[in-house]
Amino acid sequence: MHKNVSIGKHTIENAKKIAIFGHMSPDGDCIWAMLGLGKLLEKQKKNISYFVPNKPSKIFDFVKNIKRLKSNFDYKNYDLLIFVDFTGINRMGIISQVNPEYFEKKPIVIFDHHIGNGLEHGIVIKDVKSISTCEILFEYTYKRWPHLYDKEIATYFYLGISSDSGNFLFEEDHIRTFSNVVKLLKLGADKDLVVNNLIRKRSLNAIKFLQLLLNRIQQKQELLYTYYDEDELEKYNIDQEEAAYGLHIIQNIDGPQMVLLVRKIGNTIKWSLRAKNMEWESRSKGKIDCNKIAKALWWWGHRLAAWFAVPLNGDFEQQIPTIVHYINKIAKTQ
Ligand SMILES: [Mn+2]
Repeated sequence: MHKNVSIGKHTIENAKKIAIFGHMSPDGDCIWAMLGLGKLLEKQKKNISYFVPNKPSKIFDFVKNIKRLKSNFDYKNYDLLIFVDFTGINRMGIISQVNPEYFEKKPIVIFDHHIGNGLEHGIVIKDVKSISTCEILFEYTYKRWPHLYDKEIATYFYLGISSDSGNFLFEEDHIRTFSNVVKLLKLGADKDLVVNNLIRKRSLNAIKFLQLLLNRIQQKQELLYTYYDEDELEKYNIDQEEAAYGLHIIQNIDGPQMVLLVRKIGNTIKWSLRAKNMEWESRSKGKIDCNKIAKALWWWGHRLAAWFAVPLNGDFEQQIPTIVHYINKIAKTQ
């Protein structure tokens, strides 16, 4: 944990009117970190507003209070801004671009588990070894405010940990994660809510879209990849979060050490990279570090998962093999 933890506590406890922010295309960890922390603060009679740069995926419609997340920031006079699951101001999209000076002047606390630093003047409570922001928040808040915990808050943090760990598939520090999860279950976390709404539920359209992604799979050396154009989502009436199901499926394919989902979004090509947590056998003894690959291509991530973006340059489908080649090259030199 960061050395500023106690300052963070002081700053949070003194603030009365707080805005909590999530990142672009908020995922489960981000959404539940916002709502869990928010409810803990509301129970301390604080006035909390919730902001995300763009609307959460409809797969989160089942979440209690999801409607409280607004995508138009009001620039009101908040005592404190809290960013969760947050690395760079660029992940805030339009919210930070409209009035950057506003953010420079406000006290800021950041809870995060990504590699890299965000804002210059923020108090950063970061642990890159943690599987999820919800885990960091649970550890941070349960020590301080155990009496404020209820079933709803425990469920939010359970949801975030479950979601960022691929329902306990990806995490590395199993003992830490499972001991947190046991505590959350004892506090009333609703495991069935996760299973029924996130794990065992897909729309028929999402499955048909998966079929499209599977038809496009290619393998180049250690990398298995597939792709889509944002415009194709409309035909299937699904959003990017639903389309990401394809990445979870291809991750299970035996053989290649990395999987990649490539998306054309406007004039940008976005890449989601995952590495399997195995030795990079035949070629080197080291493990693949997705974050290093992503950094070489400009973005951020974790060791086993990373995201990056490059400008679209000519034909989308023709540009993919060039980047794929580049990733294989960087991975080999690690
Ligand atoms: Mn996260």
